[in-house]
Amino acid sequence: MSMSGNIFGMIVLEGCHSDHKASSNAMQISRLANGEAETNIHDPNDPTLEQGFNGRQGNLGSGGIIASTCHDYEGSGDVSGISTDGMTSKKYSRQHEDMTLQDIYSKEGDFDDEDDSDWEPLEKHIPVVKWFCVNCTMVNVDDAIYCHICGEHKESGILRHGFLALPSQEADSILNISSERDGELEASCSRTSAPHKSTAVGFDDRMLLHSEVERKSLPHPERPDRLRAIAASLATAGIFPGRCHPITAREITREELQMVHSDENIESVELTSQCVASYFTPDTYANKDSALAARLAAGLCADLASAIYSGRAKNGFALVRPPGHHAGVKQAMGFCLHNNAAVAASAAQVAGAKKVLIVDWDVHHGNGTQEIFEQNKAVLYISLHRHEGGRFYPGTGAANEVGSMGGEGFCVNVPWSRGGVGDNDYIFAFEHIVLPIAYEFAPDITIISAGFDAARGDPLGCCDVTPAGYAQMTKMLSSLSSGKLLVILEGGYNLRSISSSATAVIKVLLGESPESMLENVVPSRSGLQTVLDVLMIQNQFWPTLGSVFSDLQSRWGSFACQEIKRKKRRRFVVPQWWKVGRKKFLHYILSEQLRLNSKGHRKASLWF
Ligand code: Q9C
Ligand code: ZN
Repeated sequence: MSMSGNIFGMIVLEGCHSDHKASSNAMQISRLANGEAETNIHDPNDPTLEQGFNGRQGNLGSGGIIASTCHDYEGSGDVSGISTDGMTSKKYSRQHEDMTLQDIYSKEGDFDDEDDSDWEPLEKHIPVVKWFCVNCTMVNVDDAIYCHICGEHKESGILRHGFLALPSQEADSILNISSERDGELEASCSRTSAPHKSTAVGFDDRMLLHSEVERKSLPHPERPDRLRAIAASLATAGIFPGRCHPITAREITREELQMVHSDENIESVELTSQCVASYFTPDTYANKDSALAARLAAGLCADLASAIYSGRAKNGFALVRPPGHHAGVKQAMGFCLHNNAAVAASAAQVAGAKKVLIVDWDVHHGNGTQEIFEQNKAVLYISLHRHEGGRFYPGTGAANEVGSMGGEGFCVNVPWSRGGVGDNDYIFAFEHIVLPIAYEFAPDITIISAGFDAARGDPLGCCDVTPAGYAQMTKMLSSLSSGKLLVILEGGYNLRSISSSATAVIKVLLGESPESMLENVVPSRSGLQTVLDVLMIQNQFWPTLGSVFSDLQSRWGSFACQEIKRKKRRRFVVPQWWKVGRKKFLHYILSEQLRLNSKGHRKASLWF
């Protein structure tokens, strides 16, 4: 059977081998699960949202080159591009190949290679070669050598060397020397470090098989290259393989999944293995291998958690995808199929852990993890995320969501009110909320839901956390639960940012000390405001916060007011003509932009 059409909020099944009954079942499950999520989705910085998912096409995976027309990007969704992988075909070039000379003369109107858009504005086929940036997925015109969004070279070496790759390909030869040394490093390390003492890393090639089948106008940000780039960084640095102990992947069992998910989640994910392509939400895809990848991701997390809790590994990093923290009891959403962190927490409990702490620093709120443990006092969930009063995806995670039915206080949300949040605000929140609560809770194991989409350069998160910031946060959590720390990859979509951040985090797991960022942590005014809001709410559950709050009041109490005053005072008196003139100037600039865009040029620059 085949059901298709990209209807938002509905699972789309194509080329399914399952019977009709099973498929419509999945549709219903998906619709039910998504009704809630669809109402509060609004992510102004998400390019995929602005584009509309119907409009994305022409992915070549790793920064390939595609010939297509400018008008493809208007979101019509019709496939008219040549891609080297043969996924899409194009009428335009077939015409050329199949036509005789006579055909060409008699149909001369259809045959024009030149850019004549100036005199024939309705002409749809203007060949412009474009490439997708391997680092950030954004589209660029052919004459650009560096990505206009992130600066990555067109022929980036990032998948071979991770963030250590220099911007251009020619520079790779320099790095070949260091990758040749990997073998030696690996040999020496596997001799010296016994597994039980070491940092364990969970990875499996089969998680790369999960990818979006339908080619859209932009590659999906949650793509296999994310793991390739991080793996390449770790390999180039001699960390993995090398200094870490690899964990063999196994598929999570149905029984283990049932500890955190209902049959609706489990069965709807299972069903996707019978389909070429399915969608849980417009942004949450599956192919025939996705269910396997999700079971391996969850299985790796479970095994890492139990190995770390029982002391067989010192700590660990789960290099996994698809991510998990948006997957709730029933539904897959937000690029997530099964909730890896929740499965890991449950595995740690099976291994004997009485108290589990989950710290979630992905830029998005982990609505799934919160839902799964909402009523659970044994699992403390602390999330820091962009919230903006519920306008940032997924919209949940306000400070007053504290847990329910006896689980009050075991859910702690730190909801940033704006984008651009950086190291100082995160570390400030760690000092005044995360650590005081975590130490009072005294977990037996700590799990980090480590999305790197709050990183500087991330196209979805648009925040400003640096690798040093992530290293510092890891360090701050590493003295909890006798160092039993499991880091699980969640989101993060700029390959350079995620690989440098993940590398910085693993170095801390290996015992390297990042230079302390703790001196002079000055929060932003809005960051301070958020921290005070959270303290006001959480201090009824965590008595230790009372003193933190009064301490903050006395040290920073006047800070917020001061800032407002300074902003209101006009610092330079400007003449009246400038006030009027600059508006005219701005108008001129903008209309020039619009004029260019209406001709189909520089379209991409408006995508962010
Ligand atoms: N249709 C993770 O980082 N974007 N997931 C909103 C609304 C969804 C992010 C699109 C972002 C999901 C694991
Ligand atoms: Zn995220």
